Amino acid sequence: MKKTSILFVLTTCCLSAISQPKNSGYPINPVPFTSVKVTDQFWGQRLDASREVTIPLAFGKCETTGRYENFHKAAHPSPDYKVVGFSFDDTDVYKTIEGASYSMQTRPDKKLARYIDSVLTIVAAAQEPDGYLYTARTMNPQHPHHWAGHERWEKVEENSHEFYNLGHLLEGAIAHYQATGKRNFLDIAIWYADCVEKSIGNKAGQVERVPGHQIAEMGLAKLYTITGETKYLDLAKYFLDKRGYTTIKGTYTQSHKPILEQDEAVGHAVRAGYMYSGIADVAALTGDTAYIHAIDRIWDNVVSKKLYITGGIGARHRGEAFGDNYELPNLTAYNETCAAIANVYWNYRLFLLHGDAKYFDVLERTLYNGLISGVALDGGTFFYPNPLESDGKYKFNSEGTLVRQPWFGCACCPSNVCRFIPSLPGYVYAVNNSDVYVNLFMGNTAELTVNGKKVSLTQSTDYPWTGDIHIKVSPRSKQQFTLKVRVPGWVQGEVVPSDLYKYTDGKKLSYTIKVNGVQAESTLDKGYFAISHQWKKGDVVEVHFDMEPRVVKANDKVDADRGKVSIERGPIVYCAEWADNDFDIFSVIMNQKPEIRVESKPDLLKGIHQLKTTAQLVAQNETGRLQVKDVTLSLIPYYAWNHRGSGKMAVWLLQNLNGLNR
Ligand code: FUB
Ligand code: ZN
Repeated sequence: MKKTSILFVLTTCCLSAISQPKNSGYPINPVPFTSVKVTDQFWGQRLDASREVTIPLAFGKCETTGRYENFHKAAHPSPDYKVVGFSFDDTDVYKTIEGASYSMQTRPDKKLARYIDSVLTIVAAAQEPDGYLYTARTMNPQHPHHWAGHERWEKVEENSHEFYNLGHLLEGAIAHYQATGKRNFLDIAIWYADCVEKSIGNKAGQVERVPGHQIAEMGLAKLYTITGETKYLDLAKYFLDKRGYTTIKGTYTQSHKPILEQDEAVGHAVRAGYMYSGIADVAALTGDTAYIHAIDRIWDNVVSKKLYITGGIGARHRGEAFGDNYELPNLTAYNETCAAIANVYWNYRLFLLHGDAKYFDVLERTLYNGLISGVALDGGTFFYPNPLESDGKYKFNSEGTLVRQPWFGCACCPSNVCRFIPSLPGYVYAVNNSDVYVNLFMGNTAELTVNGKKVSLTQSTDYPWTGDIHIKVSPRSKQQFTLKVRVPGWVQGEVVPSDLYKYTDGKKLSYTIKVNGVQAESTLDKGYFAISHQWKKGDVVEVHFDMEPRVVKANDKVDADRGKVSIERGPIVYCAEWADNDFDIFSVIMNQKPEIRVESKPDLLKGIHQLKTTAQLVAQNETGRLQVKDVTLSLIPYYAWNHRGSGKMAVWLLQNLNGLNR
């Protein structure tokens, strides 16, 4: 709106000062993305692709698909505008700026920073005089988006996404503020947050509403930590407390009952994952243990009954939703890329609450498999669903998502990838007083603050291809603290922290950890090998995890996987794909005790370790009689499938004929 820009200038002067930032409230402190520089080969390739391809692509799509145009139109509303697209298209702009902000932290880019400023000018101009920011209504208030309703917030518990837009706006703006120190995006977000905060609640003149699609809870909690303003935390808590008590009711939106009574993951998986993450944030900041118990119960349900071996969640295409317990189909698995991202957010927060490595085991499994499968190695195309099997034909929707695509009409996944990948440095370490957690293994240099003193860490490793990790520890001056190295579940013989999957090959892997060449001893505490030491500059920790191909079987209650096995090595889940096997991979029967070789292939799929094993191929001859012959089956990391055209792929491979009856 035209008047808005003048008002914007005036109003920003009165906006919240950032004088009293709070910590995250979690007992364990995150080490922010701003403190860790990734120097890793595996992740370096992904980060380069994100910076060089994904982010420019997403900005380009925001331009060519009319996302910016929407903000322009909202700045100059007209009854002639037809509101098209999705009611949450604005969020793609916010999410792309968020990703670019993380990325610029590692690689400053003045041109990109100027471009973002110009986009923010357009965004600011679309904001209404009271801060309301929702182009799907503002551009034509008489005929807003058909999901929006005639009044503000009228359909926010259905599909207007007015609060979802707020959530992504806050997430993006806070990342931008943290990365650049500039307030131009943050002020826009605060202004819209204030507008929502004034409008929603049980006071006179307010309306009682909760988000139809969660994420504002996370954004508001984060805004509280940045500004110290309690009203944002109160609003986040209100959204959670009220859920199940307003007009919206149903499993799809996790509003079928009050949150404190929930114990099973149901409904739309992205909404659910964001809600559980928001609950963790609010619980951490308010000390509400009842909320923590609720998400602990739901986590147990997911990890023991609803988690794919790839870490994906949300089995059903219909409703983009969790299935029933043990409903984990492979060919039709939905596993939205956004849901994998939400699963990472949630598990990260549970780690920060409980300090248990099992959450990072789930996080790592999701990260290396069901999440990065959602973006091509070159960063230029995306999957929306991430099935565990493909017949080369099955399509999820009219857009034919079987082949990664450069964008979607509903572009939530590409823009989510855009913001997630560059944020990865923030997941590597965490600190709690004198405990330093090493959670992910990747080459990086980091500057941490431990008990008020600076400590540098340098990791070098070929993980996920080898289990050797070299960590240089350099405090400014001698300092006593405990380095807690996560010993992944896969080294300890645990596929996931439940009986949903188990290793069946009888192998026992081990690990060693040395400090300055001397083997260290420790019993594991919540999955961490704790090294208490008087550290001095240049101390070296050498971690070795045995890494071997492993054979995994699913719980018999999972119909889809009965009689089948899947193969993994370290954190990587493998699959068989047509391109590496000149026979029908669906007609292969794995040996009862497969011997699996590891071959390094630096030129294949940006450098992978391929697995090879002998298996039996069952075929019919001309007269229809079964014939069996030995073949060499090649396996590649699941994340790398579908880079050489569309065809058959399977994560779960037949080992026993009872699998044919599924
Ligand atoms: O509703 C916004 C996003 O669109 C959801 O998170 C995705 O699942 C897709 O439905
Ligand atoms: Zn998505």
